[in-house]
Amino acid sequence: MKTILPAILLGIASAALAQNPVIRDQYTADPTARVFNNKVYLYPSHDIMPPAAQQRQGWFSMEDYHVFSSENLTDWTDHGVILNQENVPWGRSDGYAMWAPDCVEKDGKYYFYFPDAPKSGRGFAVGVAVADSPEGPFIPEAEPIPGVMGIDPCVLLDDDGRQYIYWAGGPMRGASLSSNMKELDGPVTQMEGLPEGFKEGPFAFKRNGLYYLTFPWVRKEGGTETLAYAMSTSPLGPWDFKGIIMAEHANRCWTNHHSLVEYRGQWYLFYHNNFFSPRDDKRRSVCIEKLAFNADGTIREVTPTMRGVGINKATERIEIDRYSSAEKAQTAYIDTVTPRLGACVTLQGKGSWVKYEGVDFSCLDDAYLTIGVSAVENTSLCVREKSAKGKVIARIDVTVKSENGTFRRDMSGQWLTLTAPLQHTPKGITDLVLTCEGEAISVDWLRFKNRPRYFTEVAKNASPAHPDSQGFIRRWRMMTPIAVDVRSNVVFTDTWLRSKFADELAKLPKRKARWYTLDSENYNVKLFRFAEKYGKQTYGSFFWCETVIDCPQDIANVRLACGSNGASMWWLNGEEVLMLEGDRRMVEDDGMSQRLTLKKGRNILRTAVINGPGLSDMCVRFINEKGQPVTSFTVLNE
Ligand code: FUB
Repeated sequence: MKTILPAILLGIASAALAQNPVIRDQYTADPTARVFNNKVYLYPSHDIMPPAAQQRQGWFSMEDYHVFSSENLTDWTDHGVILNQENVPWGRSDGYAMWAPDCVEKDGKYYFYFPDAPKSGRGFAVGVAVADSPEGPFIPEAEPIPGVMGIDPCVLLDDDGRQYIYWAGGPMRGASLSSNMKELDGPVTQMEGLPEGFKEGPFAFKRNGLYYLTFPWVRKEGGTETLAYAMSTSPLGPWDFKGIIMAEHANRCWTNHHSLVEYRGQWYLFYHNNFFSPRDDKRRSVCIEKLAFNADGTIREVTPTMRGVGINKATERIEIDRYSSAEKAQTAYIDTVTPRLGACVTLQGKGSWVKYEGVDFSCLDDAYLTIGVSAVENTSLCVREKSAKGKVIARIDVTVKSENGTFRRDMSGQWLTLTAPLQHTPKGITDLVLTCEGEAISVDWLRFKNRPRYFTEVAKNASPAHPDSQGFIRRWRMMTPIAVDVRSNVVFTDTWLRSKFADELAKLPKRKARWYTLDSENYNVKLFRFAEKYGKQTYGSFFWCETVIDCPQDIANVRLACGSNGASMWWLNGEEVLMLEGDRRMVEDDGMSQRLTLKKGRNILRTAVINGPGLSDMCVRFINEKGQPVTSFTVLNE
């Protein structure tokens, strides 16, 4: 079930750099963003579906506030509920009227301003709650701010130490706020110079000595809200109307509401739309775009995008339907009944493309591409760097018949996760472009995945290693495996193994095998991957590994506990201590030695592992008399 999204939600803006909407697990609206302690804090309204107890169904419904924070505008932390309607002494506990808030910091205290339905009287009052941290807990004052009846409070801290509060609900008004931040200390002033038409949601700030009053504004009869602004040389006006910051939402989401914030040298516009609730514009979601000023201080109009701001790591799930620009591409909800499943983009045939800006490839090592697609014809697409003609990073072929076992389309055109090797790995931050190379194809997401490394080579001067928290020894000196002619593991009797290992060990001095000192990323040392990494035979191999254990003192009465795939033999300080014979699967502590003593100083542990047609690995640790892993030694790099 697909619904084509309106054009303005499709993100066809070229200069867009977190994907919109930025909060996805709940509805958020009326975003006030503030920078505290070098992080961006987001104080939005929290839209919910009206509970049965709410008189006016289908209307706004808000019972509490959450605060979110982010350092990169991509990853947002929800710090939870900071204020609930039940905790406001003067507010109705069933008002569901906790509309647009603001929060400012003054002298180390955080003042949170919020509208609510008062217990007595009609309409809205505005209250303040105080905290020692931007994340709360916020303690509401006993009474609302006298003289401020309305909605959408906003506070401006001027650089002369004074502060002003603005609010809506009727004409837009403002007043000087006392230094205790909790009451007015000047007359209520109606904002002069603003255009005709419905206005609300004031957000005031000062930049380069000029005051800005920005506000949602309905510019034409029967219209919906734009975001507009006016400028002044004084904090309470009169104002000089300047124009639009953002035009009406294309899908007629009636409200918009915003804030502007400068963070790390860049200005951002926070606003909302109803992407996750397309048929109900009272359930909204916060989005972010970059914003710029002209030399004369006026604001450049902002085009809403789905790409939003922030950089994505190539190893994150990149929702490509949140593209920055496109040619012959169409975005649609994956399922209109469940908008939170998000959208997909259909590339409508050869020549069509989508560009996704700002992907950081520096996290890639040995990577491959995974991509979620749906196609009903044989087709191909390329993931390229920078432009539609850019270098191919990976090519994805969707075929009816699998040629190499990697790609196969589902006959009904369902969603498929395909993988492809990388032909080229970009460096640093760059833009991704998906180009359609055949019939139409829909794409939901893509992600680059680093292949597990399994091993890290240990530098000669590396410090000693420790067993892991479960006592498994992960540092080993390993000889490149020797191919053996074993087609079945049924031969792995103790007699056969002793004889075979004795043979192989006798030949060792003459072999030109290479040795590697490696740290295993896993508790089980994946010998198969070791063989693969160094280009040796992976099945039918004999592995020889040793490690040096350094003990601060004698550790008596321990047992060597091992598992291996397939059979293995173990020696401690030259003495055979354990054999795991037969066609083994690797199981922790599969076999245990007799009681042993690890002597003070160096102890050499050796193992030989042999496997025929299977994935070889082994794990080993020492267990004490209480059955606990022994971790009180180090593993030397020799
Ligand atoms: O969120 C409820 C109201 O919708 C706000 O207070 C207005 O600004 C509008 O966004």
